[in-house]
Amino acid sequence: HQSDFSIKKISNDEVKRPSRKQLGLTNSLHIGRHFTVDLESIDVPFGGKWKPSTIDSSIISEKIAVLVPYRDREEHLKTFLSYIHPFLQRQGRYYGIYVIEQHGDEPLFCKGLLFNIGFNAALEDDDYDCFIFHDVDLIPEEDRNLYTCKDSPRHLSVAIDKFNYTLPYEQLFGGVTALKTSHYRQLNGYSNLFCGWGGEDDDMFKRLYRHKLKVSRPETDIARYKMLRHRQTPLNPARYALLKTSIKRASEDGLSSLETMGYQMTSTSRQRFFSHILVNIADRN
Ligand code: BGN
Repeated sequence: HQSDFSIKKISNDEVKRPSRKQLGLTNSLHIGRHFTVDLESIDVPFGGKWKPSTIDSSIISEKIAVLVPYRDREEHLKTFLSYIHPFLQRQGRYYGIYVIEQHGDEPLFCKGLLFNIGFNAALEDDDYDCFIFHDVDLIPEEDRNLYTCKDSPRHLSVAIDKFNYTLPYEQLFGGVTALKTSHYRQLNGYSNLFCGWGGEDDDMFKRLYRHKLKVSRPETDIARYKMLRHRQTPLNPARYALLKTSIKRASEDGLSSLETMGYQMTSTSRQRFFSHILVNIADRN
């Protein structure tokens, strides 16, 4: 299943953006005292898709897409990529990394919308069975934390250093999650309406509840993550109000309403360590 992922170019918005260096070709990375990884040593084909060389494609049981919504955090992205590739390769996964980058006039970061766009774009690229929804600032610490989909949706970032390696609340479904393609469709994806920090994951939890899909989690001593430091991003002022209507909106707000959302796919391309989906989101106000 091949696609022309690198060819689509819809608008000229890219000229308005500040020019960026090719990501991650030379840097050595440091997070905390114990971690140092050299991106140059990462062995992955251009475009960030990889499969175990010993495996015949026809017998691969699960294809995994890792979706990473992104804006303006180049250092984090480099660090993330330098860890995630070796991590997934040690686990012997067939995988592709998709970075969905927001630009345009919308001041707030619309994570759910980016996830939905990334989901469709990745499926145009390959027939993925399993999606990992991944914050760029979370680095898995344990190889035993398997990036795979099971019969129930999984919440993988159970124990984050920032929260002293404990789960802040039982309904938390943010950070890193794994859902089968069929489940994500059934849930109508994420809400497109959450822009700014907070709430889109709580809204997703309500969707799971609505479909009686139980969340499963790996053990706390396995599902450990380091969170990269950053300033608090602007909050979503509408999150409390939106969360009151989660169930009511669920069937109309998500994958099914993407076309009405007023965004543009600026480009899709292969970069050195990932496939890149650049999305222009216009200011909603
Ligand atoms: C919650 C956020 C989540 C976030 C977790 C962990 C909201 C909605 C209003 C209650 N939820 O408070 O989105 O993942 O914290 O940081 O802000």
